[in-house]
Amino acid sequence: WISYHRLNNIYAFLTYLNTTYPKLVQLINIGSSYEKRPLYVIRISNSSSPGTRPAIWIDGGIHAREWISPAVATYIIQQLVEVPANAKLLSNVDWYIMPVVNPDGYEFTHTTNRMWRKTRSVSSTSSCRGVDPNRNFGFKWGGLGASTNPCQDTYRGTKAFSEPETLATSNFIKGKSSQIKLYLTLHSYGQYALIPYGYDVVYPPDYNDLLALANNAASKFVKYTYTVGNSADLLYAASGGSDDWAKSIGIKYSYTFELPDRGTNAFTLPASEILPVCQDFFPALDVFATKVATCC
Ligand code: 0X9
Ligand code: ZN
Repeated sequence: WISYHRLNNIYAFLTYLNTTYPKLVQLINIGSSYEKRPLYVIRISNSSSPGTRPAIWIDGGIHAREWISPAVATYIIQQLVEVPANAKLLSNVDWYIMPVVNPDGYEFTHTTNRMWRKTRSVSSTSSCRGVDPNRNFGFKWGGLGASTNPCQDTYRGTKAFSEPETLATSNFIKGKSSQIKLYLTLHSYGQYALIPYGYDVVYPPDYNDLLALANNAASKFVKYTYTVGNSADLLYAASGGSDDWAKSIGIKYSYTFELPDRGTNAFTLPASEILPVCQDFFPALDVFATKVATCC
């Protein structure tokens, strides 16, 4: 966590963990990206029958250029698997972590265009490529804040789940939706804990439960302060987001965390900040794990 890693490096790390800790870790290939890269979820569980306990889902790398997001997701994986002092986080909860939802975009930001955001799929009507994965999920798809123009960074795609990445991710989550109690998606930047809904300024009936837990989690942050509140209130209305979709299928606690910074370096956060951001973030997971162990 002293530099940003290429996809093959991240995938080699996941494979290493799977081989080294077979009792704790299961690497699950949930499908392929548009350019045929594998999509990996890692399950971390010390249960004798994994899949029967409450679970937390964490994903990163939905947006290609937000490099701090896969970095934090892989740090969380490393801490949960390899640090004995964190074993209490595994005692009542299973973890599903997908560090790079959009591997094609992530690679493209390393090889060609550092500011790429979207997937890399080809359009049948335009020479512009890519769909915004966070406008492509199937709840309120095609509403506010989502472009119909394939050349825009917020292009929604031709239909909900048009992208193999969002389709595979959502299908996997749906299959585990009775187990998963908390959906956490890591983005950057801004230092926000965002609560649904984001498609418009609409609060779910249990908004206050989500707010209380987010405030409790955010109280663990020392070095970076995060602003907690409704997504459309704090940022803007944007439909087709993964957080809204997760909430809509019955996952009670659903959050988007916008990691540091607040705009000084924006998407190009210096590598020297990776470890401080990861270390500041990790303690919040204890708050989440404690809650979901008994919540719902
Ligand atoms: O616009 C987004 O997709 C997210 N911000 S980012 O700068 N990382 O692109 C915010 C998404 C918030 N959630 C919803 N609008 N549903
Ligand atoms: Zn993002």
